[in-house]
Amino acid sequence: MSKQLRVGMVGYGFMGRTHTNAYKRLNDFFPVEHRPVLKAVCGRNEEKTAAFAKNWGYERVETDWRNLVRAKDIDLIDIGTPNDTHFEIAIEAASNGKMVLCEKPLAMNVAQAEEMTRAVEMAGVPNMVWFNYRRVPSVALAKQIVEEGRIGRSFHYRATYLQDWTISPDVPQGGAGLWRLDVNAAGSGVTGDLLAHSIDTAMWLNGPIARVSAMTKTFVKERVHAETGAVQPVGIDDACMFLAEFANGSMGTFESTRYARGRKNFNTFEMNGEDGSLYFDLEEPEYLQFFEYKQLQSGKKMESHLTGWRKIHTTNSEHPYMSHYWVPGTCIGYEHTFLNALADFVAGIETGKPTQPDFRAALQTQRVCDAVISSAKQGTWVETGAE
Ligand code: SOE
Repeated sequence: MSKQLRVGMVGYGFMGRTHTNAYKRLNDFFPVEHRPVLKAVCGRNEEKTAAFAKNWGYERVETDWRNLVRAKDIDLIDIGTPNDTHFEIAIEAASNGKMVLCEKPLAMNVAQAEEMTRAVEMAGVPNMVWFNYRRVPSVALAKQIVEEGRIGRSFHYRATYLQDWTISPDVPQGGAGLWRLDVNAAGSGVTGDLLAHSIDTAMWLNGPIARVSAMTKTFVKERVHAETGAVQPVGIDDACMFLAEFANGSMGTFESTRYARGRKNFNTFEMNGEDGSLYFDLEEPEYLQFFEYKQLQSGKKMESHLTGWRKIHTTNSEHPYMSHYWVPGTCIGYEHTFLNALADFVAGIETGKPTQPDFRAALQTQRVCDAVISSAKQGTWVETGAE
């Protein structure tokens, strides 16, 4: 018998759509017991929220999230709103005994993230942060390869996350979609929005980042605020680069910008170890590249004339998540990363084995993000405190 998972979605923007799509398709692809029911969606603009509810199939509309988190007919609160709202909603949702799923980054800063983590843990409610790129089959395969010990001692980790949509000084800050440019709503620029993804993946694959040395730039210093019409200083980082030292002694470089003309969502990483290397590029998400420095003859590690990078097409049923989809050689897309995340979360509820990344894991990413911003301000190395 299936159990209902009654969803209260806060927010109807980009992430409202990706998450809702996951709830709708979960049982079509994954054999979990719980069955999401789209109970209510919440947004301040009643007309737009109602249009979203009608389009995606929510039973009702709320305009105050406080009513939603208290509602008796809701099991799970999903926070898909701008970063400055995550804190209050998550704390109230947890204290009302709801499961909490939250968009990344978890919070505006470490202090908030710590309190949010405490709140879900004290309430004992299942929780997860939507770092969806962990759920790309190629990235999940990278994790498997690392865990199988095929990379060996890690030396280097290199990540880039490049976009180009804010180059024009005419792009306003604030309001729907553009809140990412408003420091009061976003907390930071590319550090929280893009590098948080890179940091989450990096620490998942290569362990905690111990210290960082960062540089940020704000190329366009003033923008019109979309809601007030006033020209206001830009407080976010448009670009950020940082050096990292991982707790395992390896070195990392991270680069992110919204000013890389031609790059739309260029999210890559490379990891180099004693026994192998991995390379991933989100613009070719169905491939993982792997170089294996093989143990070939009489226990000796050496290369042969056939050694080289393998480009693995991660669409076989033995690759992560793929047995739930189509036949080998056919691809899945961006939206399935959210579906895979939800399937893991629900499986976690059913097995009692909490799914990662939970709030505590996202708190570690927040620690690195805050350390990056502090380091850029101070011009010094900063310890992250990430575990
Ligand atoms: C920003 O443009 C953005 O939408 C991020 O907020 C998402 O997290 C990222 O995955 C795609 O880009």
